[in-house]
Amino acid sequence: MSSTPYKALPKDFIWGFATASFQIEGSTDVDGRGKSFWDDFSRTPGKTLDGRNGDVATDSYRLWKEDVELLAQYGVKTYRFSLAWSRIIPLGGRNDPVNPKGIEFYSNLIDALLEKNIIPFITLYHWDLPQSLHDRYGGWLNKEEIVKDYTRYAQVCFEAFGDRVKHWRRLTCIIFRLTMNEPWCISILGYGRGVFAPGRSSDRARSSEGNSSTEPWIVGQNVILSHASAVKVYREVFKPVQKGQIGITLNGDWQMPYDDNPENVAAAQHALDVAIGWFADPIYLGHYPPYMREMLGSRLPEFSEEEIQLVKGSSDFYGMNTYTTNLCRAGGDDEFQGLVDYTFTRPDGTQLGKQAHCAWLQDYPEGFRSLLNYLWNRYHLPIYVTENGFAVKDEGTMPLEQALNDTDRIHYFEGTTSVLLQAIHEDGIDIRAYFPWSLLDNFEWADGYVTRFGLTYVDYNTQKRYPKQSAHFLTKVFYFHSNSFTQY
Ligand code: PNW
Repeated sequence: MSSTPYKALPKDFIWGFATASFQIEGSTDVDGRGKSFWDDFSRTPGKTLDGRNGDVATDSYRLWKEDVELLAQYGVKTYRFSLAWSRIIPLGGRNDPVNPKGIEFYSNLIDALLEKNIIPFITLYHWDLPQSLHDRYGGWLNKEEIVKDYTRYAQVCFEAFGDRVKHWRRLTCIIFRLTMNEPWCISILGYGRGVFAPGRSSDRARSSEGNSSTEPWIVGQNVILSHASAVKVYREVFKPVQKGQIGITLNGDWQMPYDDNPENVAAAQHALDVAIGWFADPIYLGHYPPYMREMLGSRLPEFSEEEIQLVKGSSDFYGMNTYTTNLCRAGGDDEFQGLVDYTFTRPDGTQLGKQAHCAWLQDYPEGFRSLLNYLWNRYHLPIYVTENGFAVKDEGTMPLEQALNDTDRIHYFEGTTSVLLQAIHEDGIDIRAYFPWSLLDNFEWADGYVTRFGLTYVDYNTQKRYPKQSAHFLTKVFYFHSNSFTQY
């Protein structure tokens, strides 16, 4: 149990676990689903660490009722999941037909959650673009087409799922919506480093197509515009009746100067500008960070006056996905990190925190608190922590008993939940939600299934789910701190 003394969480605070469609659903070719660009990408030899793909994942398209039971057993107030665009509109485009089976699947899921008093917290796009949009016109690279197609997709979802609250008067809940998950990852990992679908990159050993010096910045802008256009439609057409909240969620880790050398202090801000400010500054402040323009010159697209009007203020809250902290040193030639070198090794040779299974993650809760303060002071909006989690080193090769006793993950969440309470009660930050990643071990993108982020262990031979100790830990923490008078 956390050492933080008991203090109730704010009345409307919600917590729950998060997942994403392609990472859990499987059943990629049933009930009329069209291909997403992760289907073939993940099937291509060399694209995932273990050579495995998303065809089955955690089989949640078939086992979703079990997942809902599990959520209820954990006592969550909310569940963050994403919709697969290509289940809803198999070919993706604005003139393409809607698939009733796709609507039905998510509709049933939403109803089942509401039945258990669990608030659906929906992400419209968590990286699984319909393959056909990529093939037809280059997907995210094509502003004229993608903004319109994404907006129509969003509109179909608002129509199909947004009114549910009306039928559930018993609950005073609102179905929250996120337009996009982590535009930095969409742009940089998909079109810069080429490690995520569609795998475009200047590195010809990796990809025969792509330009890492221009495409990520174009894609980033098109993602921002698509998000903002969908929000405009929501606010004008749906919000007056549905009353929902809508916003975007950004990834971003705390960037801490390596030492007090002024160059390294400046480098940490540059790293924040590229990791977070690239998206957050236009959306919340109405312009790109000056450092982005300085670094990229004309390679960073301009917004027209009309576009920036659309973009500025287009998120009702700050959606925050965060995992770790980097120590920043000026230098290096990696534009995707703002020409900053990252390390976890302090000047005295010690490590910042416990190493996770993936190279980019160490456990450092103090950084989480600094980042919450930075975002609150810079953007002044309520914060929804929509992802936060840890993959225990070598968990995938441990015997089950050992994997379930996930002390490193518990340690991570002891730190982050204590910080969450301190940030709310001592720093006065308006934090409204917390979603540990993830409900289940699942398809961890380019890592395949070797890296496990789940609070629930999945045996991929049987698809049996086993709660890990960390799930019990989190359930207890939130039960202990929750305001018992809260009604949902
Ligand atoms: C997020 N990085 O991705 C995603 O939203 C999830 O789908 C994913 O499973 C989870 O974090 C764990 O990885 C990230 O390299 C992928 O810094 C890579 C990075 C950060 C977030």
